[in-house]
Amino acid sequence: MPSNKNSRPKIGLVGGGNIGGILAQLACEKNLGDVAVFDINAGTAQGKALDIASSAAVEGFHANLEGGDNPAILKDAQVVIVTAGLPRKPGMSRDDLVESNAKIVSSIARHIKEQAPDAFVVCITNPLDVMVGHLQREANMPHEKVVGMAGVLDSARFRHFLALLLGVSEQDISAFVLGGHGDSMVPLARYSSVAGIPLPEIVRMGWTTQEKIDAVIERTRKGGAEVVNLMGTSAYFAPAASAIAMAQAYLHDEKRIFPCAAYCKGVYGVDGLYVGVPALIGAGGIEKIVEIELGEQERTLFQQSIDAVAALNEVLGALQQQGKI
Ligand code: TXD
Repeated sequence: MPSNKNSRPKIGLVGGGNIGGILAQLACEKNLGDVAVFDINAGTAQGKALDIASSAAVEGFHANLEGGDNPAILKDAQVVIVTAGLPRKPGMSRDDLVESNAKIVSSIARHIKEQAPDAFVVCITNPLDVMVGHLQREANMPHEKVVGMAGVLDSARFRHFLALLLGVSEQDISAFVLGGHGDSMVPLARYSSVAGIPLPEIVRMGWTTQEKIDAVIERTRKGGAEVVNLMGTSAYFAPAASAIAMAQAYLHDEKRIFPCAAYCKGVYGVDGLYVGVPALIGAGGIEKIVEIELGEQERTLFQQSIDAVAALNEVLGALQQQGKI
């Protein structure tokens, strides 16, 4: 009987729900490696692993997939992507998930530390900016190997809405989003461009108006809630695609610059907090944080976003003090 041992990397997925299932499928179809889906609902994990594995004959990928509720299947994973937690329902804010999801993240952080201590960990669970910091502290893994996925998704939404407005491909739009994953996020028009043409120049040359750009920025801020209100739960296709891009940058040492929830200390005036900033991802994990010059209004908005993340961290701290987490 041939061994399942091979030289492929292993991607561990903690949570095999809406996003987790798409993560597993994308990881396979991009031939990133073998996939292990860990979920407290063993049937969900095993069923999705089997279903995706059955598509190999059609899709032509090569990957071993396994699923289950034993965290040991995460053993020696090079990448771990965490979606374990409750998603939002209509009317809920991301912040409403703090207590429930912090408890879940506490429980899985120890599994990750034990089974895959050298992994690059991408946290998706909301409220993202707080959960990624909680995960890093509970797992006690290096800051550069624990990152949050939100900015890639928010920037992708920004690029899509700009593409609709301007009638151009998302591929020719570069967009920047800073700050927390929430209403306080800071889409930066000044650092965004269309085929290299900065957005302010796009307005000056009359291609569109500032009012329409501002409307796109507002729609980007509310992009998550728009999906929740349409389908009754959080988005999952674009979040999964975004996290896989980050995982691929690590596995293939691509030196990609993504907006990520990265640990900031001594940059952007932040002293020890996870917040959305441009970061370079390669084989070392978060290899560099790119500190851009911010104008006065941009700095004010970014600081408001940092303050919102810090305030939510204080809510988490209070819950821990009360022994609730
Ligand atoms: O950009 C972003 N970061 C956000 C994140 C974008 C969209 C969704 N965002 C958040 O991701 C969302 O608010 C949730 O907190 C997570 C996961 O969303 P998803 O839609 O995938 O949630 P599901 O479908 O409920 O899947 C969660 C799975 C589910 O199968 C549970 O059984 C499992 O997590 N789960 C666990 N697995 C392992 N261990 C524990 N303790 C556990 N608890 C739940």
